[in-house]
Amino acid sequence: MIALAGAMCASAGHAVGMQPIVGGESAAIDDYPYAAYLVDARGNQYCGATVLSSTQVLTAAHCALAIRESDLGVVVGRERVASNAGQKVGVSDVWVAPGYRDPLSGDDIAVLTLSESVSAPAARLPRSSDDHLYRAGTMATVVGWGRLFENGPKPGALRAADVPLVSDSECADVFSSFDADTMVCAGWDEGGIDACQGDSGGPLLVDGTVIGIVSWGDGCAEPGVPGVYTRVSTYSDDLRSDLVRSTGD
Ligand code: 4AZ
Repeated sequence: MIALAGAMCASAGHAVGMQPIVGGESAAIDDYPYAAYLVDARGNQYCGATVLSSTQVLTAAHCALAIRESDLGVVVGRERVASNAGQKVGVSDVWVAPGYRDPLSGDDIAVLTLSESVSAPAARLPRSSDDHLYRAGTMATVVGWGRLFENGPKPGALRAADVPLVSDSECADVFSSFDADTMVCAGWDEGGIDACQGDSGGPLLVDGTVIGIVSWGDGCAEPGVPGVYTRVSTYSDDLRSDLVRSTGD
């Protein structure tokens, strides 16, 4: 994840290579105890997630639908993927936003119900009225186990990076499919820090509230190209009723 960075070495006016630049930094699971990840049937980490309750995690729809439900695993409380810390549990139900088709069309949000309860604490969800958390320039933190730069290696441990929220109009100028109702963008004009492959589904946090879900982008950490996140507040009511329905709290 995070980290990324591909600084393009400009030569004759075009990019000739990617240099891994440190964009993010190693993070402790104790600092992000609700950070979780998804594994496939072989146990390979392929997306991020966020604990919402003892039996539910939030992720991207494209992560939830990438593999068969019976093959999905959710790992919580584990900073290094090579360790046995925390818990690995199966999935008994998948809720995907009804309008979801593909990440570029929005609604890239899903909730997985776990086959056993986990002890990790839950992250806070925004309320639908929490517009202030989305103000352009607000510093947000993205965490995950994804690649260190585009097509680069995975770090094998949790990382975190700070990225400022980008205004809807600026993001719409970069991406013609940007939809401010269902998406929010974050990134640095100069690039160098971003989410990347494998971070999808993981949280974008402001003050401990999960305001975004890593969804899509164009490469990783390139100058002038922010990352696109699912705008979680749009789904607050759906999520609250879903949580109430399955946990009774
Ligand atoms: C991905 O493939 C991905 N830079 C996630 C985030 C971004 C790009 C790609 C944003 O999961």
